[in-house]
Amino acid sequence: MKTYKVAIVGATGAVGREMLRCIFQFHFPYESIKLLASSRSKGKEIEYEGHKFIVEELTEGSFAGIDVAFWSAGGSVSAKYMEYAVKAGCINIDNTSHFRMDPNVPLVVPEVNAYALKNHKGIIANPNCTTIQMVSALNRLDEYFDIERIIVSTYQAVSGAGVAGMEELYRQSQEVLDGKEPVAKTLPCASDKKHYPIAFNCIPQVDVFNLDNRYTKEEMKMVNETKKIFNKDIKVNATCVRVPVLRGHSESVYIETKKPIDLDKAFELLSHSHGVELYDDIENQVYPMVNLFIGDELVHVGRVRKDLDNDHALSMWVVADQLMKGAAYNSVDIGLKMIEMGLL
Ligand code: NAP
Ligand code: 3JN
Repeated sequence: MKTYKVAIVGATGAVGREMLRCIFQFHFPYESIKLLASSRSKGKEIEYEGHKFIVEELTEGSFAGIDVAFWSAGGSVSAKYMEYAVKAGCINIDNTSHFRMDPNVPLVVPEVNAYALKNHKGIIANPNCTTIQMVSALNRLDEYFDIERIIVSTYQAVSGAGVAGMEELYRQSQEVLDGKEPVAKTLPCASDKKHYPIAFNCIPQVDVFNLDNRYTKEEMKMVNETKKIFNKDIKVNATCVRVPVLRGHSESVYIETKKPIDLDKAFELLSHSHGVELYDDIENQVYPMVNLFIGDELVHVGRVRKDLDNDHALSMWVVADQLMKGAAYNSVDIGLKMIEMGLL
């Protein structure tokens, strides 16, 4: 079997660390693995199951001889360094939003639109984590019932804001338990003017606001990316909320469909959707909760029910570990799918 020289850009981050784990866990055929991060991490040692790696500083020359690179160091890093990787002949799977809406860059969730990979020109974009778990859950329902409109509310873990988001929840929780005022430094958005406590709180802001329409950038990512992945003008209304959960995003998803909903058929489709686990047994109080699925690569769907007034509408609860299915696993799965399709 062919093996590949792999690089992980942003290897010391919340997503990058999971990428390394996914390469081993899902048997990505590597010949070598290069870990790249900022100058702050140069020389740092990272160990995974007995394999030791020394982190290197990302530079313009980092990609010589590299076959495939998985990127999760933020949009500005992809914007600055991606061209050097492409010029070096490296195939790049990018977790940031920088290239997602570029018409020349496929935006891929393998079980939904792997066909789009055929058009790549050296860069493949991984969608936002909130989009990935939603489109994965809805794909088979869309094929059968033809979804016209989605209304979604998210409950997003602090690890969506990286290592700093996780540290903030731990620290603030302790501050509150110690009877102190929690100090907010990062959330809702490190680059925004104000910060609010996340411990024992919910914040209805993920990413910065789009002042033109009063939605946040995270909400608009869900709107625009869903249209691109489903390749149709589907209506999407999103409300994204940060909750005091360490890891794993949940979504309340309501869909309106062209065909009337047959609930038995919906259950059948969901139980045969690739990458999706139907986890729905209300008689026994079985439904997905984030803490059941940490480190797991699937999308879990439960609380499936027809709307009480609209025969063409269905509600459900969708849960995934966003560092896995929403980021690292989806990226590595794109790489594996490209090998299967003879594109890598
Ligand atoms: P993180 O924990 O803050 O990690 C950021 C990583 O980027 C670190 O490895 C950091 O290296 C590296 N980095 C920062 N500036 C760099 C530079 N100038 N040159 C090279 N490396 C640099 O963030 P994260 O949660 O892993 O997310 C990273 C990116 O992945 C996000 O910005 C987003 O685009 C994407 N993403 C995240 C999620 C999620 O759920 N967290 C989901 C989907 C996509 P140092 O340690 O050396 O600073
Ligand atoms: O906040 C979350 O739950 C997910 C965060 C994703 C994220 C964080 C910083 C920058 C992104 C993303 O994937 O869209 C970006 C970005 O690349 O714009």
